[in-house]
Amino acid sequence: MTAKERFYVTTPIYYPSDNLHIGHAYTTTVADSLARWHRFAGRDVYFVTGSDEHGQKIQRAAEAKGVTPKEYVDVIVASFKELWAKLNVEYDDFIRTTDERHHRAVQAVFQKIYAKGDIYKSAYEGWYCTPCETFWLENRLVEGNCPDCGRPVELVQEESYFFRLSKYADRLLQYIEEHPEFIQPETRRNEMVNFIKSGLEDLCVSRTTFNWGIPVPMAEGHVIYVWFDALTNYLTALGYPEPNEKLEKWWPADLHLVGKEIMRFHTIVWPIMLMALDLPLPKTVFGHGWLLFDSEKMSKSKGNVVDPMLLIEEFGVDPIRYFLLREISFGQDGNFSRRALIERTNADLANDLGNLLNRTLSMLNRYFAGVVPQPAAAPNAVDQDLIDYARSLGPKVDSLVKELKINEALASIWRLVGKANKYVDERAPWNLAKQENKDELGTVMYNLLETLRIVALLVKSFIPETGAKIWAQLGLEGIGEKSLADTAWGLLEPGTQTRKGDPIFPRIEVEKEEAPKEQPKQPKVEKAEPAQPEGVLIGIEDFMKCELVVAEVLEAAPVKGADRLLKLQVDVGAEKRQIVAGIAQHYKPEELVGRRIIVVKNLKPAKLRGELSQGMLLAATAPDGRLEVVSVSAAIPAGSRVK
Ligand code: ME8
Repeated sequence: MTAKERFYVTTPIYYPSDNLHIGHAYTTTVADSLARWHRFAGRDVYFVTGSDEHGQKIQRAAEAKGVTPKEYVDVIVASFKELWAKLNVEYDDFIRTTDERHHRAVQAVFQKIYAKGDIYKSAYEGWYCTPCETFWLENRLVEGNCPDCGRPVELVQEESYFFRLSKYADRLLQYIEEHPEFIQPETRRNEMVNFIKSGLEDLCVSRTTFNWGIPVPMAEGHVIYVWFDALTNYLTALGYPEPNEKLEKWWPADLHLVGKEIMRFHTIVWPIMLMALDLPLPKTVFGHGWLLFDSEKMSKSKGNVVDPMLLIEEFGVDPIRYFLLREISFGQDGNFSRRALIERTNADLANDLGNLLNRTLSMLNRYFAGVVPQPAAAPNAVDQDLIDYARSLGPKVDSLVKELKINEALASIWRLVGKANKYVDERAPWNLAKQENKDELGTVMYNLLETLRIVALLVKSFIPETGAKIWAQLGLEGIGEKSLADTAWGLLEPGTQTRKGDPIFPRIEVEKEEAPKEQPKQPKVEKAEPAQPEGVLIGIEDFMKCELVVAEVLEAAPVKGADRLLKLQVDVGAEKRQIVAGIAQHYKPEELVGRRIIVVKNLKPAKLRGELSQGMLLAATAPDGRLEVVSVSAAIPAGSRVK
């Protein structure tokens, strides 16, 4: 038997200087969903998160409250754990950097690198950003402030220990070149390569002007730099430094999931620490984008944070998880707003999924007293289309998750939900019932129920409560033991008694007081209109030559060197296409993702600035030159014909 594939995934260990916000919940929801999915797909999974409790920032926050740092962090760390429980996050270990086991690991790492000669003592004089816990050379400062967060820095003059980053720069560059999967996405890799090429200075790895940290083993009065301490948590979780089975089994980590602002620590400092320890490097460090609020990064210091706990209380946990995973193109920045959250919940969860379950079980109650019928009639072409897509979906979602295309994975599941809703309309069970065509009616109802069973399995890693609720209403038990293999078609047993319940997602009324989305004033742009013979009448057959369909925007990105163009990846109904459109001055890419727009599907493909465009989207021009893309609500599935 071949050994089970394994997957060790980590989140950053967050600072308990304050409560967590929705940005932190984002990273952890993604990590939890990945962990759950890989387990579901039969892999051995280890998922670690934690809290980064040392350093000047925490010491100061505690002093300001008049408590000891430990008293201070204990309260906040308890709230971290409470949030993860509310968010249905199931981690295998939680590393607190104040744990005794972590002290041992960090001191062992320091000692080992020191013994190798890669840590040495010298004097430090430079700048320090306490909120970021980062040292800066004068020439990297921006107008005298921290180049990362823009806040003031402090002058630090101390006797310190230094880590020879510079010695490993070439080796690291070579490693990055030979392992393109190491730093993802690609844009972040390029940034990191440029950073290394611009010259690595040795890193100061100890401090003497405060004491809230792990002592340097060979020098009294020095505490180990908080990032050197924090990064080691990924080894602490495996029982380092003692050689043991856990370390053997799980190192190197498969995925360190982090926000893009801490990529430098994870793809430069951490790999060099591992090189100095003669340990292999993690397989992938993925730096995801930021959750923005009014186009600014959400952060405590800007006072624009959203409390995930309050959102969960108001909307329930799955709408929040779903929104985070689906709305934001993984790797890119994405906007958070209440309105977008409500719209997403109403469209995808209430209208598409909730309604499919509700109407299917209502019909089943009416026609078969709630009992799953035999699919007695052979499938026709419409049935077969649904069955084929449903059958292919499990492996497809698995490859998308493996490629970390999480929002696409969810989009592909919702394509099945859309297809099933369309299938109800096309196969009109009510007509089959009128005709007393029980065999065919049985087949249609079975296909819908079996689709819902597969959907419950496919969504449960992302929105666990929803998967379980659908499962229970289908009258099934033991969803927890099911695996990817159970998404094969035809496993639903005829004769099963279903248990229709309340709608799983009641529609949320949009608050009246909420202002409509602000439309930024757009500069006027000239647009080359194709020649339009005025007043010429066309027949319906001419109009029908133009195949207009609803397309869901899966991804949107600028086109290099063309400031007017955006390239969109769209779903035109079981088919993905790229469309290049001159709308970059009117829409930010993230505003388009998830929208259902109208495209001319049978337009001859063309190349614009080297990018293939397979269709054209419809947009209207306002009197001031502003363009508005034509779109429909999420009730209309991708691929629907517009006429
Ligand atoms: O950096 N959008 O901790 P931290 C998306 N202790 N993700 C966000 C976000 C936002 N607006 N804001 C925060 C630290 N995050 C260190 C880590 S690891 C060895 C040490 C998420 O509390 C994102 O994952 O400042 C980001 O990298 C992390 O929280 C920063 O958390």
